[in-house]
Amino acid sequence: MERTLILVKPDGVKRNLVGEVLARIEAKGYSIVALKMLKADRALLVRHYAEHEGKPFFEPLVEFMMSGPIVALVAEGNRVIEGFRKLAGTTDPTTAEPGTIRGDLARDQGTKVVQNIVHGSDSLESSDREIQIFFPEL
Ligand code: DAT
Ligand code: MG
Repeated sequence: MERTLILVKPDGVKRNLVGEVLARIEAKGYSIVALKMLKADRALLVRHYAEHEGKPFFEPLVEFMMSGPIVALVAEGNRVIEGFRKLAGTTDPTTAEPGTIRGDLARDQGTKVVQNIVHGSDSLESSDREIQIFFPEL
């Protein structure tokens, strides 16, 4: 069965939206098979966001992701990678479709890095890699 790595980012945790995000994942019909709250350190985030190293928003992204606790989870289901990306909506919360997590719950705060509540793996290769980073025990 396909699996994806989902993060509720510090903005989502601070705004008490953990339950809301989990509810949307479960209501869609995906199963949560692993879940934890943690404070990510720089080394873990540099690994997780390796594809963005060198981009202007990389340092603000790492700082933002270290700014408070996050919730990491693995969700499972047929085509869950694509399905959760649809639930999350596009990266920019201003233009993310209403009905999506980012479209309904986030907006542009004018910060150097876009704060958009959730992360979801974007491919099978990414989900394998990212699950390994956050859940090496799996
Ligand atoms: P996504 O999270 O939709 O997969 P991404 O992997 O391209 O998007 O980028 C990771 C995060 O970095 C994203 O959720 C928000 C932030 N980000 C991406 N592009 C950005 C940009 N051009 N300016 C500011 N922040 C950005
Ligand atoms: Mg991404």
